[in-house]
Amino acid sequence: MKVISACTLDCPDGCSCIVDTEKRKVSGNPEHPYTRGVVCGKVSRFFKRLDADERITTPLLRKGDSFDPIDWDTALNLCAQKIDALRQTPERIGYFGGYGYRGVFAAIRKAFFAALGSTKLRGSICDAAGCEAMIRCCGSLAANDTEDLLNARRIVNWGRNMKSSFMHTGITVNEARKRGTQLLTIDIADTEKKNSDEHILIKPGTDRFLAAAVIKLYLESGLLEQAVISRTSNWPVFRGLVESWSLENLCAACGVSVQEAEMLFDWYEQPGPVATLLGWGLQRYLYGGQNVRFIASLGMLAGQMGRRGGGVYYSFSSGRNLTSLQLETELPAPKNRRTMLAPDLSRELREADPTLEFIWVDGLNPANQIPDSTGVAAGLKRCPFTVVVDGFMNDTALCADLILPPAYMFERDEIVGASTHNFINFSRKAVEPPNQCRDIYDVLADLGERLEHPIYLPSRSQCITKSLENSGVGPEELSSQGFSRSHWPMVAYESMRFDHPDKKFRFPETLDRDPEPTTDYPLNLLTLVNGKYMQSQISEAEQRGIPVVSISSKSSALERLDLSEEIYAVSPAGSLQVQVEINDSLYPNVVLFRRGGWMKFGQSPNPIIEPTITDMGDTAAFYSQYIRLENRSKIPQGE
Ligand SMILES: Nc1nc2c(c(=O)[nH]1)N[C@H]1C(S)=C(S)[C@@H](COP(=O)(O)OP(=O)(O)OC[C@H]3O[C@@H](n4cnc5c(=O)[nH]c(N)nc54)[C@H](O)[C@@H]3O)O[C@H]1N2
Ligand SMILES: Nc1nc2c(c(=O)[nH]1)N[C@H]1C(S)=C(S)[C@@H](COP(=O)(O)OP(=O)(O)OC[C@H]3O[C@@H](n4cnc5c(=O)[nH]c(N)nc54)[C@H](O)[C@@H]3O)O[C@H]1N2
Ligand SMILES: [Mo]
Repeated sequence: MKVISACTLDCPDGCSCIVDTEKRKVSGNPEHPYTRGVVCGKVSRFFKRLDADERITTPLLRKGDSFDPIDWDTALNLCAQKIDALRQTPERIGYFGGYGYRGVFAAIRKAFFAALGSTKLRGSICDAAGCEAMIRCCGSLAANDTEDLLNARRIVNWGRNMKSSFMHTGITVNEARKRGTQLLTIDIADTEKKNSDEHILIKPGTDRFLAAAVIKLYLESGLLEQAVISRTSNWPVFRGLVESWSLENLCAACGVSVQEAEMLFDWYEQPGPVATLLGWGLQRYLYGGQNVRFIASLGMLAGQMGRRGGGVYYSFSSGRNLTSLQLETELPAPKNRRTMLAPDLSRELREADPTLEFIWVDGLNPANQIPDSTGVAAGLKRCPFTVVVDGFMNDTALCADLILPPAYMFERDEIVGASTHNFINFSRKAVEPPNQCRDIYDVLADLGERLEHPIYLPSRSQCITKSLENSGVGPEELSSQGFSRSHWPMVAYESMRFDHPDKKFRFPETLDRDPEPTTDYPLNLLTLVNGKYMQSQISEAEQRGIPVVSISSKSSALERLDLSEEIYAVSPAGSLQVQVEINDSLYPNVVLFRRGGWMKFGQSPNPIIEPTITDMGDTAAFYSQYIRLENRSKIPQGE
């Protein structure tokens, strides 16, 4: 049987899928205007994950260093008992939910723990620095519909990875190029040079200086339009800020030549609409928010915002079409819930007062994906009762007292939005979950009713109706077609009317330099996405051996490194054995490490990544980590 379903993974593309239940294969839905019959490898291979031998399919309770299978009744009674005991002190309950799965029913976890008044996470380990930057500029998070790229004369791509993470932007861009649109890529590697009309190699984390350099060229050219300036609210101050820098210093700060900056100016200045694409990589730096704000400001000053074929594309919230739910409980939900800073969870857990007595981790692998992951793991283990809802014995599950096995995507119904297109997709259940794996809706409905003061979930159909109420999408159409377009306009901020109270665009207030790297840690560790896997959702068998990092043959690290000896990546936080391969496409100071591997296999970079927070959005500045590579025959004690 073939079932129309959809991907619920945390990915900007939000694909509509065809699930072949006999062959247990997934393909892209050709009827979906954005998916266009194509899905990425991580989704087409998803049944390998669903059918994996190592999948946990029954609740497991810790017994010393191992786990015993138990039934759901026992498992949920235990949880209810622990929650009941903490109901008057809900700040001692921790809810660490993530975006391992998204959608209307996935959001019930959040509503459930809000009704309890538990401690929750704040900030982000993903894209919030960039979101906050766009909101500060525009008053909201919006962009043109990706289809509008077909109307662009030129596209400037600031580090958006169109091979693995924004694959369908890539499909639309390729189609536009066939019709004559030109593409310029700005990246920290020149891998995409062959697929672009022009390419600029940039020093990691410094795009704001290149954007400022082009703005400086606009100022010098006298070509700025008064009609555009009048749509902005703090131009004189911003102008002064850009004027206080010389063009040469701005270019030097991003490792780009003045000629390249002039070429980029020409790309923005020539007639015809220019679309600006942003990746999410360039906001994972200490000044990630500023990077995004300066690029948006350039798009604005070039007169490209609110324009067909133009626009600045960062993202929009995948939930913007879906109203969030609130759950009922007999006890009033406490206000002012305690929060813990997600990217610094290790410290938060260490310093928590009062300490957490019960933690529920769901759709998140914090002991793997958060900086200082070793410290996060220790914190989860310290808690008297940690529940992990996951189907694999990953670094977080290893810290659990109780593991609850969920039904994964294609095994349960879900409704999802996306952050690059305006369709809402219906992720229909296509196959039965194995053994005792259970839908999270059923788990929470069941748990809620077991509490002394119960929490009641709305019925499934109430959840659907409520969540779609402002989308312009009806449940019937969604169910029969598998997707439906919501009512957002093709062009965001039409006529340059923004969502601040004065309807004007706001420029950034400061332009900061990054701290200089020290001689002890001269190399920039970039833990980019792995094209083959979704974050840490990697099979165990594929995580053997020593992880591979890449550096350019121009890297200063090579002068002191013997590649035939053992090599360690060393940061102030610790060290990790790696293998080094040469990749001459990279900016010379970069060490490239594909993220997602597990600590238990020595494959995760996060034990050596320090919790550094971005300038906006309280996001993990993963890419501002500096390290060195060194030969060692063995790790000295104490590291
Ligand atoms: N296959 C696969 N797809 C995924 C994921 C996955 O794990 N695997 N994860 C999903 C999730 S949760 C997210 S948030 C997204 C992440 O998707 P992305 O944000 O696209 O991923 P990154 O690898 O962080 O960064 C994208 C690109 O930015 C470039 N880059 C890095 N630093 C800079 C810089 O300073 N300037 C410029 N101009 N470019 C820079 C890098 O070359 C990199 O290829 O992908 C989603 N899709
Ligand atoms: N070093 C470094 N680390 C990073 C980043 C980086 O750039 N560098 N980037 C980060 C980014 S962009 C992100 S978004 C985070 C992602 O961090 P996480 O959200 O932890 O990412 P995942 O590994 O995708 O998945 C979390 C868990 O969700 C589970 N899961 C999947 N589907 C379901 C489901 O249907 N139900 C339940 N209950 N669980 C499910 C999976 O089994 C998996 O264990 O990591 C961040 N970590
Ligand atoms: Mo992410």
